[in-house]
This record gives sequence, C-alpha cells and structure tokens, in this order.
Amino acid sequence: MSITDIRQAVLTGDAEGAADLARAELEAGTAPAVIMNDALISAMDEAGARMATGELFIPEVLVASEAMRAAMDVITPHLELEATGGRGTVVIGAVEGDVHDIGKSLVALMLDGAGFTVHDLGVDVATPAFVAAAKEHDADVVAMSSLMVTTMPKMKVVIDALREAGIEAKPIVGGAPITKAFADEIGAAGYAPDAGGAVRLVRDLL
Ligand code: B12
Repeated sequence: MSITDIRQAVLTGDAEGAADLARAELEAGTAPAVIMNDALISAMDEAGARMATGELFIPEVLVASEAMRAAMDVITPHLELEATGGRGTVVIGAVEGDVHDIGKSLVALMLDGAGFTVHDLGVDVATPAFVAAAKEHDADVVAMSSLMVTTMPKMKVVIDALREAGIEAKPIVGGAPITKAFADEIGAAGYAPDAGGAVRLVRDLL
C-alpha cells in the first residue's frame, strides 16, 4: 500500500482499488493533500502525458478520471480546508466546448468548504448560462475553467458578455493552460493555478 499503488490504480482505471487504497493510506496517517497531489493529480498529469504521445486513448483516460473521482470522494471530506470564513457567492463552470470536470469540481468543492456559496453549472457551459446564473444568484465571482487552448478564448467571450449585461461579478479564470498573463490580457479579475489558490484568490477579491 503506497502512494505509487494509488497512482497506478488511477492510471489503470481501477476505481474500486483506487478508493480502497486511498482509504487505507488515509488510515495509515498520510495527509489527504499528499494523496491528492502526489497520487491523484500526479496520475492525471501522467495520463495527459501518455495521451499526448498516443500511449493512452480517450476511453482509457476516461476510466482513469473515473478512478480519480472515486478516490477523490474518499479524500475530500478529509482535506484540511482553509478556514477563511469566506462569505460570498461564486458561480463556476467549465466554458463552452470543454468537458474537463475534475479540476473545476475540486475548485468548487474547496470554495464550498471554505464557506462560500457555490453554484456549479457543470461543464460545457454556454456563455448565456454564465450570465443568467450570475444574475440569478447575484454572484460576487464568476469562476471559469478551461483545460484546452481551443476553449480558452471562450473566457473572454464570457467576460465581455457579463460586462455587456451590466453584471459586476468579478470574473476569475483557471485550468492547466491558463496563465496570469492570459488572465490579465482578457480582463479577468484574477487567476490561480490550483484549488487552494482559488480559495485565497476569491477571499482576497471579496
Ligand atoms: C482527464 C482528461 C480528459 C477526460 C476528462 C474527464 C472528466 N470527467 O473530466 C476526457 C477523456 C473526457 C478528456 C477528453 C479530451 N481531452 Co483531455 N485531458 C485529461 C487530462 C489527462 C487530465 C485533466 C485533469 O483532470 N487533471 C487533474 C485536475 C485536478 O487538474 P486541472 O483540471 O488542471 O485543475 C486544477 C487547476 O488547473 C486549477 N483549476 C482548474 N479550473 C480552474 C478554474 C478556476 C477559476 C481556478 C482559479 C483554477 C482552476 O485547479 C485545479 C485543481 O488544482 C488532461 C492532461 C492534463 N495534464 O491536464 C488532458 C487534456 C486537458 N486533454 C486534452 C485533449 C486534447 C482532450 C480531447 C480534445 C481529446 C480528443 N482528441 O478528443 C478531449 C476534449 C473533450 C472536451 N471537449 O473537453 C489536452 C488539451 C491540450 C490543450 N492544451 O489544448 C490535454 C492537456 C492532454 C494532452 N496532453 O494532450 N480529457
């Protein structure tokens, strides 16, 4: 039983094994954040690298991400969420055309755990849906996720649409290909590289 075994279970798409091993690792006293970063997120990075070289195909990456989800469900209740005493409402989603769900859900979960009210719109969220939800929930922050260079430009479209609709919610962006420079360029109010950073960012913005 080790971090390596959990990582391997995720990579091979063994959801039950990944969840059981994660549970055992927690019981052995390993910090949940270590399991999350060194086993789960690291496994997805490896899956991405193997996907890029053609060593793994979409169905295999999909079962790997389902195994990650199963292990994440075990870990997340134990994550030491920053007690920021966060107040405020966040609308979050992956932009149109993007179905990558895991990172966005992790950000939503951490924000929720930190005390913010979170409305998760899911993935492949059309621009009007971001605008409507921001209006409906009187959001303080609209958080957008994109994992692909092809969907990144949608973030600016959403930011422009929010402005046009006269919505004052602060737009923030994140996802593997997103940088601070890109966030500045499209007029986002902020960017964070990971879920912990997203919590600090939202707290600082409000
Ligand atoms: C899992 C996965 C899939 C799964 C998704 C399953 C699911 N339910 O999510 C499936 C198999 C469906 C998939 C499909 C595709 N994928 Co894919 N996928 C991945 C993979 C391997 C892992 C992503 C992941 O879950 N990472 C783990 C999470 C925890 O990390 P994260 O998402 O980056 O999120 C963290 C931060 O970025 C940040 N964050 C995320 N969102 C936000 C938002 C805010 C506001 C903030 C502040 C922070 C923040 O915090 C998170 C937590 O720390 C990546 C490789 C990679 N290394 O990213 C490729 C990858 C993203 N996919 C890629 C591609 C090309 C595709 C496909 C086009 C493949 C195809 N030919 O069909 C399709 C497109 C589907 C679509 N329309 O969206 C490319 C994108 C290339 C690019 N840069 O444009 C990558 C990089 C793989 C590669 N190396 O080629 N994929």
